[in-house]
Amino acid sequence: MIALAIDIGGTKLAAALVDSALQIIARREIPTPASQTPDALEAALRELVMPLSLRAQHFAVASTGIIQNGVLTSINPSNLGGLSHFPLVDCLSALTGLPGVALNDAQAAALAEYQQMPPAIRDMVFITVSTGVGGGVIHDGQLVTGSGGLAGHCGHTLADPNGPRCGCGRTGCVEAIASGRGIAAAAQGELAGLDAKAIFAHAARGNAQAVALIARSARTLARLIADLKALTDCQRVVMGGSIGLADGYLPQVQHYLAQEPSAYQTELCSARHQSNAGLLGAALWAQGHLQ
Ligand code: ADP
Ligand code: BMX
Ligand code: ZN
Repeated sequence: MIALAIDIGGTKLAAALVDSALQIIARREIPTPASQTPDALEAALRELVMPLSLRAQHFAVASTGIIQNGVLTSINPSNLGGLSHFPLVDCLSALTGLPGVALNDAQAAALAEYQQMPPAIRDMVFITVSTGVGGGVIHDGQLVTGSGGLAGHCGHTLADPNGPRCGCGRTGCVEAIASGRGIAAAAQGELAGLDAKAIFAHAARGNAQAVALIARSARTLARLIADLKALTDCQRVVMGGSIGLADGYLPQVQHYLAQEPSAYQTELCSARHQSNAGLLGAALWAQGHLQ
């Protein structure tokens, strides 16, 4: 069986053909459309999947947003250009003529990363630091999606009551400070208007403001990880997303985590599947959840 795996993020859309041994046979990526209306997203998905779908028997989507009954509902619509609802499974069924399933991107990545971990690890959290900050929780060896699909959305826990307003409606969420969008929104002067990738490039060249913005994100992540340890007793935290995987970011998070009391420390590592974790997790989910 070949799965057409699709990863929908706030910045990029990826698709891959994945075989039943979870090997990627083909892969493509396009930017998430700038105008994120339902029509624009549908057109982009068509462009993304058409070259691959004829070789697949089903599709499997990992998507940003709360995913329930195949429908995407944004918790932070500003990550998707204001798009708050999108009928993911119906749209992709119509585009491809295939059956399929969908789940949240970070939940999917948690599933893929948990595979092949030592059996002694029963509790793990995956965190993506990307356009937003997302999370997926493995509790006692099982992915926790929650009755409404919200479980693991740790980007919307409180980091600073005096912090910036988050697109989800709260103030001072982890995501509003630590995510790619959060880093970019706080940039001023010569860095104003740049995206997080460009700010990382400035930091690598020693720009003091860029270094401080990234340190603020990493410190916020470390506090989130301490909170997650207190909540879940996770034995390992796995970090993904383009910022989570960026050069030098994880060691900074580790540095700030080491300043927390020892009870709140946990093993921290980078996603083994790098930017493919969501795609592979969706393919894995489909193996168990497709009727
Ligand atoms: P998505 O949110 O669509 O899953 P990514 O995981 O690529 O996508 O995250 C996008 C965010 O990561 C953007 O804010 C972008 O500026 C930033 N980014 C992309 N590449 C890099 C990089 N090499 N280093 C640091 N930040 C990056
Ligand atoms: C947001 C939320 C999460 C998602 C996370 C990371 C939306 C649209 N998304 O917190 O569901 O997991 O961003 O998403 O409300 P990404 O686009 O950064 O991968
Ligand atoms: Zn929020």
